[in-house]
Amino acid sequence: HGLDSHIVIVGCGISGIGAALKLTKHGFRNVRILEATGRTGGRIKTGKMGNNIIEIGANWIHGPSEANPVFCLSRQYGLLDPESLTPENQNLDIGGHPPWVPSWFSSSGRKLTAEQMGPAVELFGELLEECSQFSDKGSEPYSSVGEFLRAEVRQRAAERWRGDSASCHSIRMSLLSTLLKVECCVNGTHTLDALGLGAFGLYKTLPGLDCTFPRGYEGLIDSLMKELRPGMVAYRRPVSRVHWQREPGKGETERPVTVECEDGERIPADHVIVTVPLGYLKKHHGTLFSPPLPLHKLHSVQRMGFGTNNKIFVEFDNPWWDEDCEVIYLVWEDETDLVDQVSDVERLWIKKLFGFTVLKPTKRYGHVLCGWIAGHESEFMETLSEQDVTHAITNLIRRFTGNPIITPRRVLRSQWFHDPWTCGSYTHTGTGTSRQDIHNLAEPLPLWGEKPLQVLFAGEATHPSFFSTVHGALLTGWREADRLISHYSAPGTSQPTKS
Ligand code: 6YU
Repeated sequence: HGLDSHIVIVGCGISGIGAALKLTKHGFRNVRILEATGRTGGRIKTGKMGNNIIEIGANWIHGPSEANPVFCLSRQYGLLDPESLTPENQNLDIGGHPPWVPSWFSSSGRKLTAEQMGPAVELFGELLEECSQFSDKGSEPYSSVGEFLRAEVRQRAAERWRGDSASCHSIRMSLLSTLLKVECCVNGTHTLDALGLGAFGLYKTLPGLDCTFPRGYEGLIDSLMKELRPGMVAYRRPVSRVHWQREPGKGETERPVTVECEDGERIPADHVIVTVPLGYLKKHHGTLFSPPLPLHKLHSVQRMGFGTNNKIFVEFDNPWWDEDCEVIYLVWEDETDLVDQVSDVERLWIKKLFGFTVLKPTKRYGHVLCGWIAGHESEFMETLSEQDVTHAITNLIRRFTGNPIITPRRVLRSQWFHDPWTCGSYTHTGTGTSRQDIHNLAEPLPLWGEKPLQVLFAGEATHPSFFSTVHGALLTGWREADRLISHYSAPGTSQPTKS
């Protein structure tokens, strides 16, 4: 009977958990999750810095409204602030860019004004929106978002700001370099030159003002895990190889798949749902699958992008920013040339950090900023000691505030690129990618034949419009569970063999 089929899920992030829950609720009796690390949640990871709750991985619910399953579940579990639940919040359509109250500091220690910066912010917002219009039409004027933005900024800035002083023009251009770096973080790419323009509009936003979890994102994972049968997850059990298309008689059982673990254990299965991050897949596809992935799938794995975005948390005894400030932008006055990468990573990596978001202060908590840094500069930062990072951040803040004695109480950073089970942060569209590539990533193996759906693929990278997000990941776990459910409910489908 279909409900007796053996299903192995590789990875216990939100997509793996989502798939397991849906399958077991439907009545599948033999579902197991194999997780490489000792914890659940994957890229949802809540930590502590002193008394402060910090998110090492996912930060917000992007677009918290009725169509967002992460929002609906979190509401159901009582994990959100009343403010996030209001209809006003749910109805706000911010197009992926929350209207945070900004402050701008320059590399000569000046605070910049909204009058100076406003026109640059406005121009950038307008152009970003235009980037989405080419989606998949094959008519984009440039291959990358970076090329498009640079060309259009130069042209429109020259036209619009003709009457303004040269110094005003150049400080706005410097801010635009900072905004390019912001987008590198948002998209998890080294440079916007690697971000495909044609496919950029595939990413869809939902209405709702992005919100956080007052007690941490991992609360959502904990709530979901409580609904799973205890013992379903095997921890510290990295999967090293998925043998599929096994022929009866050759293997240990008649099941078409054998999942081989690093410790040598071999687990027979009818279906395997692979939820490993795209970064891991890019690095290990050659050894992870036997026979190897079909070429069209492999090419899509290679074409899609997977980059690094890290956070550097910095705690202070006293805030040096305005009380209502929500985001701090650092503007390098020498960067008037629309640059989003540094010329010498080892010496200048810190220039890639675009600035900080401000964590909501509470009575119990200190004053904490979250710095954001993407790309190769971010990957290099991971290799430095905590002391070196603290030193670089302290000097940076002293320079931009013009205060030579300001000293952070504590500094803590994430290291997603060197996490062996993630190999970066999240997925973005590469140059030359299209909707077909994500479709290929999600396609099960084999699709047809006597024993179809041996290897299925879930995880954020496989969602056609919500890649790079938690809700995208969850939906793909549900999608693959549904695929198996409908496979066994459709009349005339072949039943898996019993061992
Ligand atoms: C979101 C947010 N957010 C910040 C940072 C990061 C991410 N995301 P998992 O990796 O969770 O699980 C796989 C498991 O597999 C894992 O446990 C592994 O250990 C295991 N594994 C691997 N190999 C194995 C093996 N061989 N054997 C066994 N097990 C193995 N998303 O919604 N809001 O604020 C952020 C952010 C620093 C790193 C994020 C955010 C992304 C999510 O965290 C991520 O998608 C999901 O958690 C992935 O779940 P999963 O199950 O797929 O994998 C306009 C426009 C532009 C387009 N993009 C803009 C969107 C903005 C994206 N936002 C991100 C921003 C932040 C700040």
